[in-house]
Amino acid sequence: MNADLQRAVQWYPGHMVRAMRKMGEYLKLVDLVIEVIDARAPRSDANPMLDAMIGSRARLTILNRDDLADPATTKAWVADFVSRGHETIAAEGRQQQSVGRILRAVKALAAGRTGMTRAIIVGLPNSGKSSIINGLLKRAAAKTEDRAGVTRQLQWFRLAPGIELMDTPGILVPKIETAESQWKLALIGAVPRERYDPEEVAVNFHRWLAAKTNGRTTVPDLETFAKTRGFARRGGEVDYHNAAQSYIRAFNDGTFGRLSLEAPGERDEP
Ligand SMILES: Nc1nc2c(ncn2[C@@H]2O[C@H](COP(=O)(O)OP(=O)(O)OP(=O)(O)O)[C@@H](O)[C@H]2O)c(=O)[nH]1
Ligand SMILES: [Mg+2]
Repeated sequence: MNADLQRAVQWYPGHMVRAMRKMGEYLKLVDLVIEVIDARAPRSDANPMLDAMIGSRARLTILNRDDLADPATTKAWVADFVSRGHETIAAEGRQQQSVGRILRAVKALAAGRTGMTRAIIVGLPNSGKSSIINGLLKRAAAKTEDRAGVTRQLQWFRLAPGIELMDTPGILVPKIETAESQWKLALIGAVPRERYDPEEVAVNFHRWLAAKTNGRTTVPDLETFAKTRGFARRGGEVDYHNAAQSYIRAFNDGTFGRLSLEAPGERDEP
């Protein structure tokens, strides 16, 4: 097992790591890789192993959850990815309009190729892969005929003449190198819930935000949130564990506004 996969085992259950290994086989069957990344943390949410695995295949990067990320930061990220040679689209995976833009980009990439183009969607847990697959299928698809042999358990869907999409997404696991990417990935939902302490995540997030904004953020800290949202128990004790879970949900449903956790060109604290 390589070192990256070994590290991943610490954070992700075995089935996810196995799925990641399987992706190497899937990639052999495709010509185009559509990578889904959470726009709020593109550095932590990207997978460094992917570059090597993709090789010379065509690639399209989707910065998903555009609706929850800071618009100016997402714009900077798109420019950053493009400057590194990645065709990139900011999208909201649940929105048909975004899916339409993704489909147009896939068609444009396929048009530059000869023969059938087969695509796979890959990304970290919870990055929005299924939403985008479902959206693409609703727009375009007809199931293609079963092909025996190599693709036994795989289904392909026809997105357009000459373009097929694998129905199964490829699961990536991140390289979690810093404490900062740990809490960021947990906060955006990319780490299984049983693998982190929600209080620690909420506290670290707010500490980071307060430092970044010189204390001028309007986002409440966990303590204030817990008290104002009724997590105080009788006798004055506060239920921080449940409050923290609710805090993380609030972050992800946009209650705290559009917030990006990473911008291009920065570095994490170790
Ligand atoms: N706000 C917002 N939520 C989204 C967006 N895309 C997907 N979601 C939501 O995020 C959650 C995860 O999306 P999925 O499409 O299931 O993600 P996935 O990558 O298939 O997740 P796994 O299969 O668990 O790896 C769902 O609740 C979606 O409705 C988006 O652009 N914005
Ligand atoms: Mg899924």
